[in-house]
This record gives sequence, structure tokens and C-alpha cells, in this order.
Amino acid sequence: KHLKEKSVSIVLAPFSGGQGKGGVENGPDYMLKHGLEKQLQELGWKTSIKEPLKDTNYEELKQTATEKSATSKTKRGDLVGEATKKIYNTCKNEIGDDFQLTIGGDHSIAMGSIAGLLQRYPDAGIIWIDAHADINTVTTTESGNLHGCPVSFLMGLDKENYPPELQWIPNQVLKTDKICYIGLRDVDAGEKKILQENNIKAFSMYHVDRFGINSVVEMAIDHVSKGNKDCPLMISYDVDALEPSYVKCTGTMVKNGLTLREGFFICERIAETGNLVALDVVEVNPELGTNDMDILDTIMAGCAVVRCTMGETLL
Ligand code: EXY
Ligand code: MN
Ligand code: MN
Ligand code: MN
Repeated sequence: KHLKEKSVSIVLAPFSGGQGKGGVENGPDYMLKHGLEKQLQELGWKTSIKEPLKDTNYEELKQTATEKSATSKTKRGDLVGEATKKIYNTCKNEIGDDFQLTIGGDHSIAMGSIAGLLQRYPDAGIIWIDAHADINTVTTTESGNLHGCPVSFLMGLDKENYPPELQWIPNQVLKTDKICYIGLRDVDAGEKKILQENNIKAFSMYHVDRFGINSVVEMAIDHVSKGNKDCPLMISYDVDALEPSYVKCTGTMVKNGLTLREGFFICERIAETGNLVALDVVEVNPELGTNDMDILDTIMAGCAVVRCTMGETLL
């Protein structure tokens, strides 16, 4: 409905500065080596690759940044600010009418991909698939890791405390009623308060058990679409939403997650609306695997999420 042709811009976001572990910057490389681009072409997509972070070695910078910004409440705000701004500019200016597929990287990169998408589709609804709510503010965060904060930054919460490098985010670019979570099971006390006070729609694993995944996805689509049956939709997909036995190579595993089928069904059902315009796949960290099989499982799950979102059907 929204795309003029079946053409996708694959935005590579090999960035790990939103959290402490190394390796998540290799997610895009592994997924491409696994054949992601070809898989999309087989589904009929014309592909092109965009590399907003190409000219900077963030891994090198991360070493020195850790010491430099050790006293501020959030870690590596300078790096996260610089990287996400580049991703933002690419997503805002270089995607045109393509589907926007962003491959992370840790989840802080969604500050760039979502802010960029919302410049092209201001009314888009965001469906956030995650074990975590990623809505800590500079004030509430206990870890200081900015991959636990992208949603609050997109909403403009606690803006007076933003690190200066993140001031570029357009104020309140994401409205609190245009996002819905699925899969939550590790939400900090401060985050629960933010969700409640702002009336933000969230389906935890309890709700998945209570209503079943089909109803949950239906309610999520309804909530973010606000009665517009043509509402553009984006999925921001953190692979840690999935049950860890299928996805071991991710930085913040939480047990009792979505089954693979539930995780794929979410994508298939939202794709069926014909309204999808963008997807993030984040937190694939191949370096956390202790054997090749675990790494392959995680990469395969990430690639399958992309395919299910972009038109692969069982029959
Ligand atoms: N809530 C915790 C924190 O803020 O540090 C854990 C966040 C994990 C975030 C991962 C990306 O989803
Ligand atoms: Mn997560
Ligand atoms: Mn926690
Ligand atoms: Mn996340």
C-alpha cells in the first residue's frame, strides 16, 4: 500500500556503544554472510545497502569513551549520539519509497531508525518486540546503558537530562500512544512507573499466555493504528524477545520468552496488513556463542524474522 515498488534499503548499523559487550557490531556482517540479501531477492525484493557508519570505527572509540564518560550517568552518550544521528540522516533522507530494513547493532540504534522513519511517516505505529521495555531515562537507568533507553529518548521524556550529543532527536517524535510492546518480561521498577504514568500499551508474556499470540498481535495493531486501516507500521525487533534456547547469542537474555513460532507469527500477521514500511532487527551478538550451532541458530532466527516480515509465507 505504501511502497511504490518492492524495493528495500538495507541499513547496516554495526554499533555496540549502547551497551558494554563487544560483538553485537558484527550482527549485520553475519546476517549478510548467511545470505540475507539473496533471501530477500528470492522473495522478489530489489535490494540496496546503506552504510551510515562506514567512516568511523566505533569499536576503537568505545575503548577510550568508556574511560572518558565514566562520570556521567549514561555511558558513551557521545558515541551513541554520533552513530544514531548518522543512522537518522540516512533513514530520513536516503530511503525514498523503499522499505526501511535496519540491521543492528544494539537497540540504541532505534533512536536513529525510528526518528528517521517518523520523518517520512509521521503517523506510523511502532510495534516493539522485546523482553525489555527499553524506556529508562537518564534519571531512572541503573546500568547507564543507552540500549535500555531508546524509547524514552524518542518520546522526549526527561529531555532536560539528555547527554548533549543526543539533543538532535526531534522533540517527542514518537507519541506515547503510537507504540505497543509485545514480549516483555524484564521491566525495571522505574520503567513500570513510566509505562503506567504515560498509559503506554504493553503486552507482557503474561498477556501472551492469557490471550494467545493472535489476539495480542491484533490488539497491538489496533492500538497503534488508531482506527486508520492504512496506518503505516514499523516493527522494532529485539531478538532477546525470543526464548533463549533458540537465541543464545544476545547480550541480555531473559528466560520464558516467545517460542520461535510465536515470534515469527507476529511478523507474518503484521505483514499481512500490507502496511509495513520498516523493520529493525537488533541485539544479534555472534561473539556470545560458545559453539557454531548456537551462533547459527541465532543468525537463522534473525534472518527468519526478516523474511517473515517481508513476505515469506508457509503456504
Ligand atoms: N532494563 C535494563 C537496563 O536498562 O539496563 C536492561 C536493558 C536491556 C536492553 C536490551 C536491548 O533490550
Ligand atoms: Mn531486549
Ligand atoms: Mn532488569
Ligand atoms: Mn531492546
